Amino acid sequence: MTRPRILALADLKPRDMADRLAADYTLVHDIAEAGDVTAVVTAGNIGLSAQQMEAMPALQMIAVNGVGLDAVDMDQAAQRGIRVTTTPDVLSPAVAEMALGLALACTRQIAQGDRFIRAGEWQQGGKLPLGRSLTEMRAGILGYGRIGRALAEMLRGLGMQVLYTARSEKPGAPDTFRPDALTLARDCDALFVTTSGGDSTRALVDAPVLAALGAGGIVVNVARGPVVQTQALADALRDGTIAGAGLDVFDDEPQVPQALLDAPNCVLTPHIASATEQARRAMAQLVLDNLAAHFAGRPLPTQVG
Ligand code: 8YV
Repeated sequence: MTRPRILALADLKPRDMADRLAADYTLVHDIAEAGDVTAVVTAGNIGLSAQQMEAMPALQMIAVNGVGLDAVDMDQAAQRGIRVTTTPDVLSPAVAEMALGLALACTRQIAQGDRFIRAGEWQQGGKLPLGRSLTEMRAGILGYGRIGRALAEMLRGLGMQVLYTARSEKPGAPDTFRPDALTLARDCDALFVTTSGGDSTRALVDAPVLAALGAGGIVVNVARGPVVQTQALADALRDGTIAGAGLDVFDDEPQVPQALLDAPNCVLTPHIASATEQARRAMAQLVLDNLAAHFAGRPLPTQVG
């Protein structure tokens, strides 16, 4: 049997998982050489556009090494009967943990304290202002999917009161429902953004939502940059409309707007919420399992839809 040719737009991690992919398939890395590939491996933040799909007439399957589908043209894939898989659940604990870490870094000034020491300010008798206890804040989860619910469980475990917004109230959910971002922000102090990206969630967190969150509030975004309106956030951080932010995602990665770089009350990380050894290995395993199932004619373990 000839080895399937696959376009790899994303690297599997750790290294041995990338080696396994290369052992089973002939990999191409350049779209210009991908005219005859039957599958694509891509990342959540890389996706696959309609134009790229058009250049691959034999494409049968897109394996996303992640959960975000906002960068995949799903209409085009559906029209052509191209199967799409993601890596759900296995990354949720890592992403939830990162959201918690960003919130703590923000409220307890961990990144600020680090900069303070390195700049020699402590040694010169300087003092940081008081922080705030995260566990005494009310958490609001915007997007109560797999990641949002994993985070809610973690925060409940810390004794926090948790509210959430989703498209509809989830019967039996242990957390308190709010119908929209505005009422959620009004009633919480730490707003965690865990929704999917794309047009339906663009700018869900805007100036009125930030104003409703208020001067003691923080925003943590581990979803997609465009869910939070960047200019409104930068203004709110500068003017003290909110207390701080923790951001792992941005509009135009790897670019980060100067206004956010200039905000001392904003903790920035380079889209690494799922980047743990454990999560990335389990994600890569799912990518390999989905590809193997596809080429063996078996049902796909984590097909979307
Ligand atoms: C990853 C993500 O950065 O799951 C997603 O949609 O954005 C992230 O987990 C990426 O997909 C890694 O390949």
